[in-house]
Amino acid sequence: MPPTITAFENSPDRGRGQARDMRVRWAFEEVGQPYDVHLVSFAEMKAPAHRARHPFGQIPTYEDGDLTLFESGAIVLHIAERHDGLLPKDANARARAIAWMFAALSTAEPPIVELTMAMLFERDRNWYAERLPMLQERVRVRLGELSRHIGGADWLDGAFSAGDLMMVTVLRRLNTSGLVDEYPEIAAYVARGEARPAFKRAFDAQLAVFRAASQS
Ligand code: GTB
Repeated sequence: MPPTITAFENSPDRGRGQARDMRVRWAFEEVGQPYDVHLVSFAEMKAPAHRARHPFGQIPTYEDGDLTLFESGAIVLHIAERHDGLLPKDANARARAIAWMFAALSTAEPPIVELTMAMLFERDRNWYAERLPMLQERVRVRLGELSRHIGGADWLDGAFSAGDLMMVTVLRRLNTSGLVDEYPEIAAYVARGEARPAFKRAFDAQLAVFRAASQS
């Protein structure tokens, strides 16, 4: 039996691959591991059966035999550690790739989520116009730093790794912000990630879920 992950039955991102099951799907595709998907509604996510998988009632989760995991970072790391293709064999390079996963999740993602949540849910608040430039600036600081680090390289640290997978999915969250276009190195980096065949297979799989839901 392949591992089973959970994903939105009807994703609010309308198939743009912004929900966090995308990074888990991409990891499976990179390592060539088949997986099953259990789609959940918003109501199911908050019900006891799902909270037994995920204490915060969210997606994605991962189940394989007697192991149940939540948190996309932990799931991608678990997949990367058990299959070739996402972590270097050299111990130091492997540790650095894992550091980039953490950097994506704990240094890059928070200001990006803060900005995109404000753009989605706070537009009609009277303080939005005042708050927006501050949120954008916090993201620009990170993009500038990342851009200087990447420079002319293809990936964050040598060969493509789980660190790049995580960082690209985090940066894609900025798709509608226009900010990535201000940093050509970052735009090219994200495009390189999206051009990977494994990314495309993962993207198409989650898009198929949205298309099926919108036809039913
Ligand atoms: N830290 C956890 C992880 O990395 O796994 C965060 C998990 C999480 O935020 N899951 C979200 C969720 O289940 C889905 S991905 N939300 C439902 C809830 O909390 O009740 C976040 C997300 C949702 C929608 C969009 N979108 O529409 O663009 C983008 C990202």
